[in-house]
Amino acid sequence: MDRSSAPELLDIAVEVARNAADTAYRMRAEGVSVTATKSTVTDVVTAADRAVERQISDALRRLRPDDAMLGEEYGAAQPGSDAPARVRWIVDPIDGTVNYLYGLPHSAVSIAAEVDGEVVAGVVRNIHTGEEWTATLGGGAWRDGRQLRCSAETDLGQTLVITGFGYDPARRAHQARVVAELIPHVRDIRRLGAAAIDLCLVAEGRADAYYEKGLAAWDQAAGALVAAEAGLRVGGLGGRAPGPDMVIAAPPAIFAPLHDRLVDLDADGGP
Ligand code: LIP
Repeated sequence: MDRSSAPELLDIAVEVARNAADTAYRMRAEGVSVTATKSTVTDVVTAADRAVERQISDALRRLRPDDAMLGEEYGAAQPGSDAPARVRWIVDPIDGTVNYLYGLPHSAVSIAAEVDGEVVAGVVRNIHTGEEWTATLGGGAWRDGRQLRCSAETDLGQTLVITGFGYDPARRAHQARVVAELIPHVRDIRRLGAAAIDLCLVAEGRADAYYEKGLAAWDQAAGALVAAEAGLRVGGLGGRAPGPDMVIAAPPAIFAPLHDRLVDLDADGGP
């Protein structure tokens, strides 16, 4: 019997994410420090990022040995068996690592399940607050048992926008120019520092829209499903799928005006 249904995969993702968030919370309380850097000196890794990802991959390997996995810290892992995996888990052990390092309560465990290349289930759990957002494809988006509906905003000028910046100084300069040009045309901008949670906040209308260039699959896979299942249009620029070039999540009436502004501002350009 095929046990790869979205609700079954979500149950596993939630169980694994809760245990992982507990570990991350405990390690934060014990004190964390930078153990390595990645793309730049500000793109940091803590011992918790690695320990939590190992915990998640061990649990998924035990529960679902035939599945593949893609994690931020250890990359792609193929299933134990030779058969091509239908299911792939996309994992960010601690999204918002800089927030986590500084003790800002805005970082999360993010786990998405993809079946035949399509994300069908996802969970984002705030490590500090315990807020938990979940979604299944066609099954809606939920936080702590409440079904989520996004903002119904129709005026870009009244739109509260969340965005983010990469780790490369030249890219940050380009992204800052885009924000400087965009900010007169929206209600205001928020920079919170964890794409997975940011996408879930717009899913429940705690802000109206989100956009960011430079996200990896693990930053956005689960949060983008939560956003889409809450009624947001989620996409890239020029009809492309959401990806490293650009992720936009906005109410249907806001997507096009925000998209067009970002195109005019060359938001997916620069380094
Ligand atoms: C972070 C994203 C955030 C982005 C940061 C970074 P990380 O992911 O969640 O939205 O602005 O540059 O990419 O590095 O904490 O997993």
